[in-house]
Amino acid sequence: MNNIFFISGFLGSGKTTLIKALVEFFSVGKIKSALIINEIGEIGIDNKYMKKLGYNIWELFGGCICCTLASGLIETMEQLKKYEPDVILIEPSGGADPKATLDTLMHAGIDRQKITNFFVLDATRLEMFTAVLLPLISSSITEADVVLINKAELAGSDVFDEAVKLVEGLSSDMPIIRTDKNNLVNEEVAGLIKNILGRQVVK
Ligand SMILES: Nc1nc2c(ncn2[C@@H]2O[C@H](COP(=O)(O)OP(=O)(O)O)[C@@H](O)[C@H]2O)c(=O)[nH]1
Ligand SMILES: [Mg+2]
Repeated sequence: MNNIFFISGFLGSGKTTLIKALVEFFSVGKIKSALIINEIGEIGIDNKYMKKLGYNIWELFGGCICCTLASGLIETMEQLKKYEPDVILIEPSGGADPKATLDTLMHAGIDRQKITNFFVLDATRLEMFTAVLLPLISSSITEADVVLINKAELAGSDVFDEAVKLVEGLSSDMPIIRTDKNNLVNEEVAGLIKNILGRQVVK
């Protein structure tokens, strides 16, 4: 079965930016990927650009894949089987509950072991997240397999340390990777992907 990279995180945290970087990384390594994007009025991926790179994108509109579009997500996963991608990248909407979406995938018979949940944490908005989104951030981080502390180049080292503390406080042995816009698929991210895919990926 394909590997699923589930890219969770709040609106504006850098999920789409990461997906674009991953797609380019995969294209260099000749790894076939497909994207499922669930946008609710969010800034989308440039379809033409992605198609030029040879990618197919499935977009699910008009609801959230964690609830109203759950069956749409499963149907799309079925359709993707014909295309036989090595990796399926899923970007849920920024408001989606990652746990509910992962449960949907598991109910559809997808092995949790095949899913890697990357939670993208925007280091520049920690205060707001902890003030108003604490329940969602804690359930999101608990469900994650790895947390990328993103926009690190904009956050001072104090804020970055606070982000690490927040993550460790919620999940003590969570792998944490520092990322920034200029180096999203950095050595650590590339190493993780290599481990997951179990073969050499060319950087
Ligand atoms: N400075 C900086 N900006 C970033 C970084 N990652 C994403 N962005 C910007 O943050 C904004 C939201 O990113 P996007 O990928 O659309 O977030 P999404 O809503 O989670 O998909 C865009 O303007 C990105 O260019 C980063 O590491 N550093
Ligand atoms: Mg997005």
